[in-house]
Amino acid sequence: MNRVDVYGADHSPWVQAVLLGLHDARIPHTLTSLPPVATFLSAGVMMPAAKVAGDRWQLESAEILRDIGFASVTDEQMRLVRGAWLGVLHRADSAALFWTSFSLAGDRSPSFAKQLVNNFLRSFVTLYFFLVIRTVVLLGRRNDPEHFGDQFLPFEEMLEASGTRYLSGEEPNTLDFLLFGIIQCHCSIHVPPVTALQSDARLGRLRAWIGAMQERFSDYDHLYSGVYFRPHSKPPRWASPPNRVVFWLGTVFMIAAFPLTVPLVAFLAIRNRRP
Ligand SMILES: N[C@@H](CCC(=O)N[C@@H](CS)C(=O)NCC(=O)O)C(=O)O
Repeated sequence: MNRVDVYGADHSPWVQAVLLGLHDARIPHTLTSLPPVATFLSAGVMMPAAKVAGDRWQLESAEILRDIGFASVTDEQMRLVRGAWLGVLHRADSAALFWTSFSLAGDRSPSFAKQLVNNFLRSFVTLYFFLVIRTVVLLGRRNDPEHFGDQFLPFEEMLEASGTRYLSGEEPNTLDFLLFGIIQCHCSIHVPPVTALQSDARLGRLRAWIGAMQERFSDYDHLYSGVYFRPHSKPPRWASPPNRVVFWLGTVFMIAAFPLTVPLVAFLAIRNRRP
């Protein structure tokens, strides 16, 4: 298969799912932290976007995975995966941790000059997600469950029924990539579901599955869960110091330019939420 171009940040579960699929299938790909103009105009900073074949950018992770050769998922499976994302709104509880984590997850363009430019500009994407999450929380829309472990129980049952190492059978497939993507997101900035996954006595099979996925993806450079689950591994490589400096300069710029940047964030966020 030809090279696949991907836009997104590896904190996003849906970007992670696409990157996991590409890595597993050994498909060459690029990853950029700025949205392509075409998708920015229609969908703002929505990620992932991927160009699999031809010139069309696609925005749905499950469809991108299908187009690169993996199985389709049912609506019910997708609903369960989305249901396992509860707790994501705790990511921005600490502004310092949120921004520092994003400063480390730098642009991966091959050219250093491009990295610098992208790291400056991607501070807008960070501002977008920070403001959207904080607004949703301020509006009282964060409905934490009593036990964060509950959202993973359907997958524990699937593993029990399948009797194999993976949710999809003998080999991982779209469902594994999507759920593992959710877990990478939870681990990229520690949120309460990580503690539930580590300690809930009902989730033994799921912990074994995380171990199996981590073994399979031991050479994958976007693995955040290895810090919290066995077999342990280091977090993904950090952006270099000059890249972090330009990211923080970009952040100062985006905040200083708030009469422009905040209305733009509001416009893009509202437009993406219109029915
Ligand atoms: N349908 C998309 C959902 C992707 C998605 O929700 N991405 C989030 C980041 S994790 C996003 O970019 N949100 C921007 C927005 O809501 O405006 C998929 O599964 O690929």
